[in-house]
Amino acid sequence: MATEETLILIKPDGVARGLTGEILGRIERKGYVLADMKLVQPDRALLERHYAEHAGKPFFEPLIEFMLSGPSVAVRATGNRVIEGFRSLAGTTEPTTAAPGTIRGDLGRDWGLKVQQNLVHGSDSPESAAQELEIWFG
Ligand code: DAT
Ligand code: MG
Repeated sequence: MATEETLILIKPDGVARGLTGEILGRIERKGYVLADMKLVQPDRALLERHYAEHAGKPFFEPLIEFMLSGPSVAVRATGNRVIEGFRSLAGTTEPTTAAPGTIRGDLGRDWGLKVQQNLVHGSDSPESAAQELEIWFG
C-alpha cells in the first residue's frame, strides 16, 4: 500500500480540554508524520464545505455550531495507510461505545446528547482526504 496523506482535526473539545499534546502524541507514536499543522478558527462557510455530506441531517446545525465554538488543530498527517490507520486510532463515532485504547474510547464520553463532541476528525477515503486537505490547507 502506498504512502497516503489525511486530514486530522483536533476538534474544539479536544483543544479546550488540553488534549492536543496527548492526541498528537498518539499519532506520532503510531509512526505517522505530522507534515503540516495549524490552530484554526474556521468560519461557517469552511465548515459547510467540510461537512457537506451531512447537510440536511438533524445533527448538521448542532455540529456546525459546535465546530464554531472554538479553534481546532488541523493536521496534515502522512504514512502508510494513514487514512484507515488514523480512523482506527480515533475509534468509532460515539465516545461512550468507542473501544478502550482509542482516542474517543479513552478520552471521550457523550456529554448529554452531544455526540459531536468526539474530540477528533479523520478523513474517510483518499477522495475526502484530498478534498478536506484543500479546504483546510489550500
Ligand atoms: P465520524 O466523525 O466518525 O467520521 P460522521 O462522519 O458520520 O462520523 O459524522 C461527522 C460528525 O457528526 C461526527 O464526528 C459527530 C457528528 N455526528 C455524527 N452522527 C451524529 C448523530 N447521530 N448525532 C449527533 N452528532 C452526530
Ligand atoms: Mg466522517
